[in-house]
Amino acid sequence: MAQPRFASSIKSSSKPSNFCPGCGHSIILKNLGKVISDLKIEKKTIFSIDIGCSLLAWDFFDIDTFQTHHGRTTATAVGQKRGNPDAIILAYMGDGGGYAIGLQNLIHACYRNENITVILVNNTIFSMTGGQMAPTTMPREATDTSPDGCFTEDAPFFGPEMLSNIAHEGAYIARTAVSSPPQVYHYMKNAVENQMDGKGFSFVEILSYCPTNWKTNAKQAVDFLDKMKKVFPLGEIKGGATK
Ligand SMILES: Cc1ncc(C[n+]2csc(CCOP(=O)(O)OP(=O)(O)O)c2C)c(N)n1
Ligand code: SF4
Repeated sequence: MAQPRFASSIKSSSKPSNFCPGCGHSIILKNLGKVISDLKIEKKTIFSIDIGCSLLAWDFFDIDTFQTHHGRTTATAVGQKRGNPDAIILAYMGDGGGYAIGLQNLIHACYRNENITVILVNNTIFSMTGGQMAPTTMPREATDTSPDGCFTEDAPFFGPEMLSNIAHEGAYIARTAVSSPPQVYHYMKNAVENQMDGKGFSFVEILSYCPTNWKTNAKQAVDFLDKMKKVFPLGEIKGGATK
């Protein structure tokens, strides 16, 4: 079973989460583990993780796991799929890894309709390195490198919307938020099933908490995510219910 090892009620080999208290990664990974178990793909899944806080998931599951240089997860995931066409490839990364240093790989994978699933965690900043501004930083949002607020008055980078413009017919593209775990589960499951059906590229962006670098308490973190949800619309953008 692809059990999250932190879930102490599930397994005697459970161990503590590597993530900060209140981090959204734990919610996402718990649901991803459920998707993998429910689809019974534990034995054929390769979990590919980026540099960034996503790498803290390196021993989260009892499945084959591969970790890359920052931003290179999509490219290596494509290679894994081409070398192992029967494997289910899950690429897991942050918004800095996917939308800054790794954007070219993401665009080409989508444009070529590579049959992989990319799960991108958007917390509007580079978290592991301390909270720097990212392509997803919202207008006037304060970060460690923009303490007086992000200077841009323009919209931040809208990854799913951009990718949907170049995606093939069979692609699945969606955005959800950790405040709705059932929707996180549902969209990730749709994305993986899209790959299992051989339809091509699937992508889910997930708006997520980073209370450590947002410097927020629990209530403020929930308010911060509510603000994000007003900027980044949730829903299935291509495939799924939009079919
Ligand atoms: C090639 C390369 N450039 C820069 C870094 C430094 N670095 C490590 S993690 C990180 C930011 C990660 O941010 P993000 O991808 O958004 O993931 P998060 O930590 O927010 O989950 C950076 C810039 C690196 N490790 N390798
Ligand atoms: S720094 Fe932020 S994203 Fe990273 S583990 Fe802590 S709360 Fe999560």
